[in-house]
Amino acid sequence: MLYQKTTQSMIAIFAMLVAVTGSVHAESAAPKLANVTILATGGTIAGTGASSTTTVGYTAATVGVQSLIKAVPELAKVANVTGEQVFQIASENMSNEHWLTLAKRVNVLLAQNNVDGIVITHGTDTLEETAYFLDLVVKSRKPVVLVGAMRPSTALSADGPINLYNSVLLAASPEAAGKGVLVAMNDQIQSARDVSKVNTSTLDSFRSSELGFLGYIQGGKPFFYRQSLRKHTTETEFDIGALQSLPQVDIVYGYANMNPVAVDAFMAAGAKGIIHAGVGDGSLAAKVVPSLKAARAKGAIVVRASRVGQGILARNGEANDDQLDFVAADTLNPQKARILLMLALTKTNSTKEIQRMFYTY
Ligand code: DAS
Repeated sequence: MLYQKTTQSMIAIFAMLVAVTGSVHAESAAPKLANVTILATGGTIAGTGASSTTTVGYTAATVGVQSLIKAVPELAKVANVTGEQVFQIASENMSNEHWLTLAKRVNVLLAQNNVDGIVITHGTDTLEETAYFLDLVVKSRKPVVLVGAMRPSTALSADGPINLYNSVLLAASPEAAGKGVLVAMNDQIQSARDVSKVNTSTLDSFRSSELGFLGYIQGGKPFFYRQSLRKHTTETEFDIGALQSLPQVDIVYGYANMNPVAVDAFMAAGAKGIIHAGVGDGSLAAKVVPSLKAARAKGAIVVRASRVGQGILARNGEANDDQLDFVAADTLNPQKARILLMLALTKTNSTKEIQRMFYTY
């Protein structure tokens, strides 16, 4: 009798322990999810086509952020997600004002303890430019990930949902902190500084050329293999907090028999900087040099970049930058050189200082 009672009490105690331990274990087993805010700006990822086979000729920027989130219920498994519709535009219409608004919102959110990371959904056409601008002005080490899609949300095998899932997962990952602004497309992780869109329509349009992307996202995890050695985010000298506008900087494209009137026209329109996207290693056609010299004489900063897309633009290589008082773009493509020059001009007009910045960021 006594033995029976003792056993029953032990079973009762054991059951209670399992219940408590079990529930404690269950609670401790569910890791706290990171808080990720999705800032939506438009683009193909928010686009719709007439049919499921429409992958070109669709309408970008039609689907709202809540619909984007609702379309990927798996997001809830990797982060506590909230969404904000900052703009709803095709990214070819992105402007300096959009960039300032977006960057200021990012900095406000990242300063909040209840925000661990940010994903920005964006059109692919200027995604690399917005990413680099943010790379230079975001003042936090928390992850900021830009994502787009090459197919509209209505298309067969649309890439938007998986790209969005991967981006939120990346923004929620501690490994993504402190690596600068990132771009997550096609299962790959790329740096804002070196990524570029290199194809008009294929899923693998975003590449980092010879400098290489940073890693992959696979099986619900990010895998990093490298990171940029250039300064970014909290390490930069740029602060857009008080800025209401950015200096006008324009790009002239180099080609055989190019017409220097483009330089003159941009200067007449008030440009404070000219990016010369030259042939080869940034060569200057003899007929364009007088216009560039005149621009410099009026106080504009002239940066020699290259249209070729990769490699170092060598200072004093194809032109005597010391003598012309021009700046060499290093490995930045023309559209990114424009962004760095705009921000540089908010700090200085010294070509020596600006050249230092092109070797720093
Ligand atoms: N027009 C393109 C843009 O918004 C669509 C896209 O590729 O996202 O950038």
